[in-house]
Amino acid sequence: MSDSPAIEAHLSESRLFPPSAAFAAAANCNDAGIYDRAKADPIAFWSEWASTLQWDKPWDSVLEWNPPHAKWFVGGQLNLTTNCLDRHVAAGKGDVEAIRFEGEPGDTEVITYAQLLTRVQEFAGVLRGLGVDKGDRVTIYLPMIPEAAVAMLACARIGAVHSVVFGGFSADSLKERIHDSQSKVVVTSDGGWRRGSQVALKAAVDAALEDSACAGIEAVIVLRRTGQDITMFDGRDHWWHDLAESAEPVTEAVSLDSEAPLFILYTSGSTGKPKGILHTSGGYLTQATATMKLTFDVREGDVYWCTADVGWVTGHSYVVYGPLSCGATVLMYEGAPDFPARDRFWKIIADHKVTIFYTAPTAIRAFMKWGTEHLEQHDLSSLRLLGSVGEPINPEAWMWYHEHVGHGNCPIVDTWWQTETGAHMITPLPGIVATKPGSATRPFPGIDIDVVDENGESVPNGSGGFLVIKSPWPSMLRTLWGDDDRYKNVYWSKFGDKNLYFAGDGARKDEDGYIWLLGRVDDIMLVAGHNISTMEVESALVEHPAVAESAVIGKTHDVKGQAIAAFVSVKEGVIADDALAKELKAFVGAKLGPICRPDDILFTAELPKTRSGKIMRRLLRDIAEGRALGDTSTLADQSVVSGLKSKYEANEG
Ligand code: 6R9
Repeated sequence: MSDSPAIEAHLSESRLFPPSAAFAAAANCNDAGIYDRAKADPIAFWSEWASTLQWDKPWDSVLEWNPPHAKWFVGGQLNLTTNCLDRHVAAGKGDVEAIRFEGEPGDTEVITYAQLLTRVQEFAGVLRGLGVDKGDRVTIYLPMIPEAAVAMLACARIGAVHSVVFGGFSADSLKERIHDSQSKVVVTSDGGWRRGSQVALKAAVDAALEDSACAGIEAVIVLRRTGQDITMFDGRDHWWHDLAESAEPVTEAVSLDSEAPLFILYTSGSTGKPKGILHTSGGYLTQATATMKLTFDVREGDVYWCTADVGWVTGHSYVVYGPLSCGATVLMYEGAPDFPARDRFWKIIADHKVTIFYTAPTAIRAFMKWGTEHLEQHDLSSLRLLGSVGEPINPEAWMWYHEHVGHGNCPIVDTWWQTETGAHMITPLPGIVATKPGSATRPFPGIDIDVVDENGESVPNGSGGFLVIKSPWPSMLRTLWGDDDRYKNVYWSKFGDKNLYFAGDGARKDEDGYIWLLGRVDDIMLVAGHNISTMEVESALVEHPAVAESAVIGKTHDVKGQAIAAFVSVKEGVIADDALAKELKAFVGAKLGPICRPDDILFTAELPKTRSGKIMRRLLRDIAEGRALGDTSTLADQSVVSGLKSKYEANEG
């Protein structure tokens, strides 16, 4: 889009939700001066946060910045598990609940900080017993169960680097990630529970390890979860419980350099092989801790529930490291939101008296589609703060979340960040910032973000462009595992020598300077010379009472360059016919202007999404343009796309 005009703004928003006086008064931070202070001296701001952690050796300098490579808290030494576990136990908080687990079949478990520490010490001993040492890579392929956190922390305790692979990924994806990370050990389970059936994890590991690309794997540790039949290979495979019996617990955590690698997490590029995002220790924990305290306002007595799987970065920073560093009580749920019924999440909130709830727009839109009767049966009054992450949240979904889940009195923190950024980057602070439905509001204190044009120049308020990060931040990725050139090319080359981190997202600043995320720049449409964001057209569509969810794409058009095509799923009970399609086109045209009126509307029960719930517009473009489908390996459900393809072709013909 280098020669194209700036991204236009069509959707306007005047609703403003300041924090209630009661919320602000009790909040961890209600001093708006934090923004100016952090801006004036980010180094002081971040070192104050780093000082809240326990260091074995203090750092010599806060930041070394050799663009695009940063080192934070240089010379310092610490261990993340000392910070997440030992220090709380030493402070007399060993009996505080660290993890409250609910399995999909309904089994529950409560693990205190003291118990979690014991388990981590033991499993760290198991890893050591198999020859895993500082710097070695361990692939973790587990369901969303406490042992996933135990395995991650056990790696961190001995300085091994974990690479968690989401349990929903196939044997092939697992193989690729094991190979790229050159892992020595795989930690898995026989299986996990999903919608009442057993997902076979061990079988996928066996299939992956058949390939010579995985020849570096010396051992597989298998946790018994479902009890399903599996094959154990002599010499290679070990039961977790057998090894644990004879393990020598690692009571002393290893002191690690602040810049010691902590984890690799693969994120799929839209093309090419997945990128191994590398995060290190001191800076990562500093920002995970600061954001946990300030964005989520977490404190003693909270029951905090982040619905993300540990296979995603949200699960790393906001299920494991952030909350445990703050000594919070984390709820973990293994299964699906609609199993055994569509009220499962609300039942969990009521049963466990959850106070902070963090989920994704894709889930919120599903709840909207299912209707409010599922929530109304449950007491959600324990909730005091709601969060959103993963995609832009449509204003309509924001309002629904606010009214039906938050009952009008929970601030919503819409948190923009990426696997690459490690922690929140744009989000309101709930005791300070007045929110607007659909806007992630402003950068976190100490974070230097802007929206720029194609030359890297800041755009004025009221305009759109590319989202960039202008200064290094503590939890930034350090490189791509084994491919520093790709790191430089993907993130740092777009604006030449300006040293701007290119996030890949479009954004605009409104008249008040609030930031609105507009989706991936690859998805932004160019219609008759106008740059139109897919997100705005989708948000207009979901404002119509018949629409549950939509995905909008630009399809090649002889005259206009691109024409807008919308894939729409309707709410339960709505009849999706030609009359509705016509009405929706007119509705969007009236709301956003005729230029944004979709040419085509195709109704569909489901939209193609990645396994973490992001809409895959690229595949919809392939369908609309009659091309062979590109890489579909990250799709959650392959049948959705093939179904859509035939439906689209039938419609066209
Ligand atoms: C944390 C996570 C990163 C991409 C990011 C953007 C989208 C995430 C968002 C959001 C608008 C938000 N994204 N949060 N867009 N508003 N609050 O999701 O990491 O899986 O790496 O995805 O997700 O497009 O660039 P990751």
